[in-house]
Amino acid sequence: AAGTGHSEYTGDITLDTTQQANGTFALIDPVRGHITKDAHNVSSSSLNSSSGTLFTDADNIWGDGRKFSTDRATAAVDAHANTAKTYDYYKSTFGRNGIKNDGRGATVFVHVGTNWDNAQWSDSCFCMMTGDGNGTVDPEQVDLDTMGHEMTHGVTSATANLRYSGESGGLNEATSDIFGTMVEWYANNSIDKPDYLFSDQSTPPWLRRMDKPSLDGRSADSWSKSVGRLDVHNSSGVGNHWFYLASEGSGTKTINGVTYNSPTSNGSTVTGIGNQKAAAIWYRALTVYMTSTTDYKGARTATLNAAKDLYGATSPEYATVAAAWAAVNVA
Ligand code: ASN
Ligand code: ZN
Ligand code: CA
Repeated sequence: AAGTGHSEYTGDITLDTTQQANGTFALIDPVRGHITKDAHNVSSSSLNSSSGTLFTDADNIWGDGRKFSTDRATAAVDAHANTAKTYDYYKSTFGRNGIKNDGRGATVFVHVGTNWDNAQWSDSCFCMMTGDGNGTVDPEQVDLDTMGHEMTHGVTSATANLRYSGESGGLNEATSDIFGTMVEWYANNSIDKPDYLFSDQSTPPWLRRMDKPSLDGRSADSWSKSVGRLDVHNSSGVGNHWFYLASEGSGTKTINGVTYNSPTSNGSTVTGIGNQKAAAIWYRALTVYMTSTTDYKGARTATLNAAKDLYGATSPEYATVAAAWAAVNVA
């Protein structure tokens, strides 16, 4: 059935729901197989796929469009819609049928924990868990790039399975930031506009950014021998910066009202190939060439191989992949 959702982050939207035998509607997506549940504030470490309760509603009109809403269905509107958008991005861009490419739908929990300012993917429960934010500045963690990031952890674990520590952990996190961002560009929403800022809606003004990751005070802009000792959400900076440079090029640029200024570690000028090509290269690298122990040097080789497969070894795309790696000190 086609429901109406009053979302927190993207205005009024259509929701794919299912009418049950008793006549009420449920947040069961009949197209993609996802279901959305209320965790009733159970903590992330205690949840499993059978926890919580499925959202149901009599008139198929959901939520009140407010952040920090007392209507528990409001966060569910964004979560249900953004899980669908992420599925649609992977399907229409790469022909991928769900997280494991086997058609299996995921469970999405909202209202996990108490003031839990986070979200996460769990392979064991095949679910996404989202918290309500910190109760003051950060609202519910159900915006599109956040949901795309978490679902992408499932895609990564079903493909390259990048080990979640050291440089491979940074690549795992960068992969989630890259595709979380690309889902936003795919959706092209006029309220939550596409950008290279991560979790900008649910962690204002942003949690991470790709043009110059070090602006968060923690992340790496370029590779160094010690980068693998950083937290994986900060060693990801090298991959995120590569992605920005490969997409948009170096220097200053204003896109959808946000000004970016992306440096290069070697003083070079990089010319971008657009984020769709950069993402296609990363996806092929992830699904064909990367393994659980791939490091940044290996990611360079994997993306060059992918660029050669997709565009040829003498293409401008191949040259930009190499130039962007050199610009983040990976040779
Ligand atoms: N939101 C975080 C992430 O996806 C949760 C975590 O640190 N595992 O990386
Ligand atoms: Zn992550
Ligand atoms: Ca964003």
